[in-house]
Amino acid sequence: MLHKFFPKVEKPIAYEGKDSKNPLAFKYYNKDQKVGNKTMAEHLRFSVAYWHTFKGNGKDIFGDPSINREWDKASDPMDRAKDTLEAAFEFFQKLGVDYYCFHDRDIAPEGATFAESCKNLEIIVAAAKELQKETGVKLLWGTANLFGNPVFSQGAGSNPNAHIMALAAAQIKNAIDATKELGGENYVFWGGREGYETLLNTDLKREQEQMARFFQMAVDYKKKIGFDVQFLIEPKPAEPSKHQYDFDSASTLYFLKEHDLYDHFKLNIEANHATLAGHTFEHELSVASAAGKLGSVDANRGDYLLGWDTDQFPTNIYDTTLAMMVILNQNGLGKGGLNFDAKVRRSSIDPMDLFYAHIGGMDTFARGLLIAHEMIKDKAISSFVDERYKSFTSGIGADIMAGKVGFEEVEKWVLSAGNPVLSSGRQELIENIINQYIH
Ligand code: XUL
Ligand code: CO
Repeated sequence: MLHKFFPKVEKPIAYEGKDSKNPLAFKYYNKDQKVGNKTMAEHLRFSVAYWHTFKGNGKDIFGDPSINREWDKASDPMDRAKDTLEAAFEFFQKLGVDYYCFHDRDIAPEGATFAESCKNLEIIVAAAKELQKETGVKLLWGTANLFGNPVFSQGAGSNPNAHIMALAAAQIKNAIDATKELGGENYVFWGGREGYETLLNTDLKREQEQMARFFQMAVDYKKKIGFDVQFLIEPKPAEPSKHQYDFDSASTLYFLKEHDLYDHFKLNIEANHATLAGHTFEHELSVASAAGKLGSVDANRGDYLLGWDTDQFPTNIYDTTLAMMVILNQNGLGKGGLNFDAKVRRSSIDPMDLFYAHIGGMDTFARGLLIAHEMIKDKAISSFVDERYKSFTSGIGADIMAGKVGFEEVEKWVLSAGNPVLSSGRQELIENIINQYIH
């Protein structure tokens, strides 16, 4: 096991059970424990986000970096990238996660030219491949950073300048190649700057057609290179753009249908993006899942009092329970996983905080998994849902849904049926039952 950048963690974090007082132990996440027919690790497929965990330096719009990492000290950017890679794999092993995710520019520095950036990426990918082989850690997804470089200030795929759109496409091609080289299971598109700042200078229809072409080129390329990767779009309503085209699950699914791309993409749902869109996490997961399009999850949380993407680690058991209900009810995430797109706070400057943060997030989801599994097994909620729609399983309800009757037949039936009998929605009782399972 690598042992250099996190000297205070001498052995991998172990499961010690809920009564443990050891801050460096899992209280609920027990990797190999079976829950139903899968182990916890198989259900949860945890992943560490390279950008926040290893590149995050506490910088915000009001303040300079507050966090200095040992692996970020070398003067040469490529040496820094190599040290960071070593720190990352040491962390994955010590934490005991099987997956990680990156943007191209997280793992390798941008060069003076596009060609130099590609070369840097290739070198780091080769080193990452070695470390993956050595440790068994795998790539959940790769993506391209098409929002940091000022060249993308007016968008990447939706940029009004064709040269910049082409540059973005070329960068994605290289990021897909990198993902393939590392055996990545998914590739994510998050269009932070694919949107507008003002409609006064924007041809909204054209920009969305450009985005559709951009995605189509990616679909064509993956087919051409024979890469069986799952493409995921990650919706977010805004930030950094005023309005992002992939606003939420519903608008993204509509966009895909409208542009004949529906079969080629699933969604990567992020909790904090859901709340920014004015939805709950559970809502976004449910909309995606109902369409058969819930592919993966960026596990984090926002702050209900702040209107931006705070990307905090998940700590709310109620939220993770409802999330795991959706995930279990669709039989898991398939190739997807739970990626902690979350960062420690600006004041959490100690590398040990990275362990505490991830341990907390993993335990919170493990508890959610255990509770959701019990509730599903007992039909604690689904029995109420089934009962609520029972009138559609036979008689006029079944006839309506089967297309056997239209307005006239229905009118005749209504005239003979008397007044409808109302039944309770039982919301409070269901809420009580959920709390009982949680406690
Ligand atoms: C930004 C965000 C991204 C994506 C990947 O809000 O969530 O980090 O997950 O580009
Ligand atoms: Co994200």
